[in-house]
Amino acid sequence: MPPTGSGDNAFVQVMPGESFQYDFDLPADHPGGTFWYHPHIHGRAAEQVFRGLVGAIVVEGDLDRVPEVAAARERLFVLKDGTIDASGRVPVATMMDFMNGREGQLVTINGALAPRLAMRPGEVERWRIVNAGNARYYRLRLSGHTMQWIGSDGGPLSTPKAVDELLLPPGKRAEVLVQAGAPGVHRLSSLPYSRGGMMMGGMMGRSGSSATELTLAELVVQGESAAMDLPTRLAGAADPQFGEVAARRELVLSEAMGPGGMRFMIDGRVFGHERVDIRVRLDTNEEWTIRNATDMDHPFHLHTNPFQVVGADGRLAPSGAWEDTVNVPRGRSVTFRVRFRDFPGKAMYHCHILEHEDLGMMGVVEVA
Ligand SMILES: [Cu+2]
Repeated sequence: MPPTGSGDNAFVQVMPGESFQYDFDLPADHPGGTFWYHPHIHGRAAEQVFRGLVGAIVVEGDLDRVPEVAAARERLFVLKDGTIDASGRVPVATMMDFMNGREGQLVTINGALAPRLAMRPGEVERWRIVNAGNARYYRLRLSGHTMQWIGSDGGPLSTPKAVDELLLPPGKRAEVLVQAGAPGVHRLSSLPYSRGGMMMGGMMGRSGSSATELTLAELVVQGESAAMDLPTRLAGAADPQFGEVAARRELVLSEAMGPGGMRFMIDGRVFGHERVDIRVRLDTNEEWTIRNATDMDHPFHLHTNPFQVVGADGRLAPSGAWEDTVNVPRGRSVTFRVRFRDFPGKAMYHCHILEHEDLGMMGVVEVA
């Protein structure tokens, strides 16, 4: 998607009472997958998303034509947490909410609390999952089942990967196939995950995804058995033979207490709307290492071009997944390769904990 004009242009501001029409042609080689949209206005994104201004986008593609995938019933799960007080209002975010990233007290799937789903034994379903929250991490598990991971946020995998759990930081998406097992009631839950953060009174925040296992949905397996198959091959692009890397960069995530409160930074500075932080040549490959020098995890998101994570040895991560959002654990680094294809213009990269983005953890890359 072009980051300019009326495409994925995060510089557009739609002022109160105004309207703006997003109008774009999806490129023919755009991968199919599960995407989403939300406001990006610097300084107010966290509040607007927390209040619910989000939606999912499904892009159909090659994966939809894999016979076993096409045969599966499709469900879309938008994971969204929020808080509503006794009078039905959304409370104003506190300073701690801004420091740690705000987690809501209610955790919903498509707006419902712990809904019940039904499947037949042996039946295969395709679940598209979006973490549309501000800051909550999900460590997804389906009790009694192994999930087949088939798609990441940048498109389908080349082969399904059997996984017992999936970590979805804010902004991230995943697609899985689920084959229902033995009759009974199973739980789709989020396991405890410690993403670090500032301590106050011995507790991180009030709702902390680190605290307890949370039931997101109940899966009731019942009825006559279904004979359905899982695929062995998918539609994901193979390793694209990246070729020469034109530039290697290190981006450092940091935080500091400033005169106006907490500041979250990339390369020692907070976001500047008018500033270009990184200049890249169109149609070149780069390797970026994101180093997290803070005491909490940050999900790093790059607009426009998806990337592939590589290991310390420079080799592609085993899944080969294309991603646009990757968790960078506290005190550690993540390296990825990205090809800046097709689209000149200015795009953003930022922490997808939206409070951190609002407090400055964002930068601008210009491709020319
Ligand atoms: Cu962050």
